[in-house]
Amino acid sequence: MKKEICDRIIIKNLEVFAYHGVFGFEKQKGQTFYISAVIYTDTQKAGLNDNLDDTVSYAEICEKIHEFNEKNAFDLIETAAEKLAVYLLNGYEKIAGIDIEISKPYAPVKEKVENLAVRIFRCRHKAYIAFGSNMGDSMALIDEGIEKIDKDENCKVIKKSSVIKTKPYGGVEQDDFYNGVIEIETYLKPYALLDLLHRIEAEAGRERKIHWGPRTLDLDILLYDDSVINEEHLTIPHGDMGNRMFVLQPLAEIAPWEYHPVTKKTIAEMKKELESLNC
Ligand code: ROI
Repeated sequence: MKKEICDRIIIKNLEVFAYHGVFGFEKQKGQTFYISAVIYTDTQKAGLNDNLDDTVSYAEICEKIHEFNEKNAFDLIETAAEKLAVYLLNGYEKIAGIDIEISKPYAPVKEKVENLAVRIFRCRHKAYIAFGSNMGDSMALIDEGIEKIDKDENCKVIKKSSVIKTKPYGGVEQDDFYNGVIEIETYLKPYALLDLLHRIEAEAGRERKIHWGPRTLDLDILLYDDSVINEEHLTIPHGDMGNRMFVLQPLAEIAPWEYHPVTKKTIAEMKKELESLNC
C-alpha cells in the first residue's frame, strides 16, 4: 500500500479507560489512555456520492476502539496496538491500512515525562506461498496447513491452485510430491510470516534432516508484494522458483500476470522459458 497516495480519515486522542499494563495495580485499577488512528481508505466514491455507505464511518470506528479497549487488557501497549489494528482491518474491508497510536500519559515511571506512546502501521500485503509434501497423508497435511494459515487472524487465503503430483526435483531419490500454490492476504511482515509458516510446518511433523529430502509439509514464500529481500534466512522472491516447474505451473494457474520484481518477467513468461529449457 502506498501511504502517500492514499486518502485518510483521522481520529485524534480518543479517550479510553483501560487495564493495559505489566504491573498488577495497572491491571486492577486501570488508567486513562488516548488512542489515535489514521485510516487509509479510498474516500473518492463517498466524496462524489455524499453517501456514508461508500466510506468508513468514523463514529463506528470510535465506538469499536472504545469497546475493544473496554473488553481487552494486555501487558504491553505494543500488543494493544497490534491487536486493535488487526481487529479493525479484519472488520472493515475498505480499510487498506491503519496507523494506531496508543498514548499512556499516566504510565508508572519515576521520571517526569509528558507522554509515552507506541505508534504502528499495519496494512494488507499480498503473498504467494508454495506448498509441498511427500511424506505421511500428504493431502490431509496440505489441507490442515492451509486451514491453519487461513485461521490465523493475520492471514486470509484468497486463492488456491490445483494440487499436482510431481517428480522429485533436486537429485535426492524419494517419493513423488504433491505441490501447489496459494495466494494470501496478510498483515504480517515477511519475517513474522516466515515464523508462522515454520510453526505450521513443525506442527505437521516437519524435520529438517536431509537437505532437499522428504518432507511432511513444506511452505515457502515465493513472492511478497514486490519486495526484494536477500538475507541469510530469507530470500524473496524465492531464489530457485524460476527452475521449479512444480512452483511455476500452479502459480501460473492462479496468477500468470504477476511478475518477478527483479527480472520483471511475468510468471507466464517464466513458465514458458522453463518449458523451452526442458524440451
Ligand atoms: N521436488 C518436488 N517435485 N516438489 C517439491 O515440493 C520439492 N521440494 C523440495 C525439493 C526436495 C528440492 N524437491 C521438490 O524442497
